[in-house]
Amino acid sequence: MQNFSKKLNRIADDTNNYLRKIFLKKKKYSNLIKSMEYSVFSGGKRFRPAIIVNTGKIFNINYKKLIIIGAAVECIHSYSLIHDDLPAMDNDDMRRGKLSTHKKFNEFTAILAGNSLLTLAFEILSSKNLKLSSKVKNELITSLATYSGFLGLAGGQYLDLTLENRGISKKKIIDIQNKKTGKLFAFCCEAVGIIKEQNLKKRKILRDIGHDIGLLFQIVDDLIDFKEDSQNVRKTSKIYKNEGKPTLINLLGYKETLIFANNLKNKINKKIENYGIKSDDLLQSVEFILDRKF
Ligand code: GRG
Repeated sequence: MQNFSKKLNRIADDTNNYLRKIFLKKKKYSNLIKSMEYSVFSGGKRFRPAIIVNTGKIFNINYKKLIIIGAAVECIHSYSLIHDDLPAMDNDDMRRGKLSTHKKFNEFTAILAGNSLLTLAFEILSSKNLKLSSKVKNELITSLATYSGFLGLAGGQYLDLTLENRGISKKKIIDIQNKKTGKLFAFCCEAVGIIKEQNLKKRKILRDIGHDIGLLFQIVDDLIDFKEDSQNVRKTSKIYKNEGKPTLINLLGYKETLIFANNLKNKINKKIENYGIKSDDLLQSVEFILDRKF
C-alpha cells in the first residue's frame, strides 16, 4: 500500500501542476480566480484523477492525456463542493479543515466561482493541449456534461435535498448516491473507453465499474462521517450531522452497511480482474477506498 500511496501522490501532484498552470495564465483576467484557486487547491485527495489514470493504464493510454481529463473532473468536483456548502444546500462553514468558499469570500463569489469551475472543465476538455480527435473530445464533453447535470450530480443533489427526512427505500438511496457521486466516477472509467473508441457494450462495462466505485466511495464516506459524528456526539452531545439524510447507514445501520460495502467491493474486483495484470493499480484503488480514514 505504501508504494501505491506514492503513486497516488504522484497523480495528485501532476493534476495540481496542470491546474496551477491554467490558473497562472488566467489570473490577470479576473479576481474571481482567487476564490476558484482557493477551492481547487485546498487539499483534495485527487482520487478521481487516480481512477482515470489507473483505468487508462489497463489500455496503455498516454499519461498526460489522462491527467488533463482528471484536471477537468477535479474542476467539476470542486464546483460541486463549493455549491454543496452554501447556506441554501448543506450550509457548511468548513471544508477540508478550512473555511468553505462562501465563508472565506462571500456567497455571490462562491456561486460564481462554482459556475466558473464548471465551465472551466469543458474549456480544459476542448483545449488544444488535449491531443485527441475532435470526435473523441466531443464524446468526452457530452458524457461529462450529461453526468454533471440533472441526470447526474445536480439531479442527485436535488433528490438528496428534497428527500431529506423522508423514509425512503434502499433502491432510492442507491439511486441518489449513484447520481450524486457515482456518475463522476462512471465518467472517470468510461472516458478511457471513449478514448479507445470502444463500442457501446465495452464502454458500458467500464461505466458500470465506475458507477460501483463511486457508490462504494460514497458509502465509505458516510461510514467515516458516522464514526466521526458518533465521537463528536459523545463528546459534545450535538446531533448527528447526517441525521435525516438519505444514507444507507440511516436505513440499515453501521454493521449492515459495512457488509454491503464489502460485498460491493468484491463485485467490483471480480469485474476489474477480467482485465488482467494491468488492472492491478485499479484494484488497489478499490482497496484504498475501503482502507481510507478520510
Ligand atoms: C451539483 C451542487 C452540486 C452538488 C452535487 C458532489 C455533491 C453533489 C455534493 C458534495 C458533497 C458530498 C458529500 C458529495 C459526495 C461525494 C463525496 C464523497 C465528496 C467528497 O469527495 P472527496 O473525498 O473530497 O474526494 P476531496 O476533499 O478529497 O476532494
